[in-house]
Amino acid sequence: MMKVLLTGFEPFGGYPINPSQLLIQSLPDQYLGMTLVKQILPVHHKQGPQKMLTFLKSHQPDAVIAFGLASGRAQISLERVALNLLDFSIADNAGVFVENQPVVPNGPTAYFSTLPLQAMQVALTAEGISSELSLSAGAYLCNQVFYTLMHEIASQDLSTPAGFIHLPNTPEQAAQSTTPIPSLHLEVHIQAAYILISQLGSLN
Ligand code: PCA
Repeated sequence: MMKVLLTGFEPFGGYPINPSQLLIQSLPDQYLGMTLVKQILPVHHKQGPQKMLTFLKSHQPDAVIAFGLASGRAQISLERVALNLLDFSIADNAGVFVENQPVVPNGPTAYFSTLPLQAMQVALTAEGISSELSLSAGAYLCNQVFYTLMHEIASQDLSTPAGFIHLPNTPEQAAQSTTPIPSLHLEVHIQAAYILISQLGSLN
């Protein structure tokens, strides 16, 4: 049975919740004949990427989708590129602020997502969910975990489809914000996740 590793992040940046965590927690253990392994990553410059590596090693997944929150984005963002760059705009949950450093010293500049992003976008659109192909996952924890994931797969010479999806805020988060920000109901995030996962089934 195909095994899919799905990750979300704990809350950060002053928000009490992270839609990527709530999303992961709401998914079942099996879907469309696939085993779903669900894990939460810390927003921590060392433990975030380390945990991703541990989960890859212990679960040996056939595909990986990592999820995170991109505050202020209006659509589900299908990230195309992981950059070898850390340049935090806010501190991580340990209060550490990393500026202008590589994720992996001497690693390649970037990796492309190996998820079927175009097919995923078509499938989301067909279900009435707005998405975009995004050129940058930023230079914070999400990009760090995305790069770490792609670098590990490349280093092991694996062909595991893997990538990163950024999510908008929830309406509850938007309501707490002092500036107006776009949002998407958690139910829609969850529906989007099912659609994204279903696209992995067609890879085998
Ligand atoms: N979003 C942050 C890190 C954790 C998360 O959910 C980011 O976009 O880097």
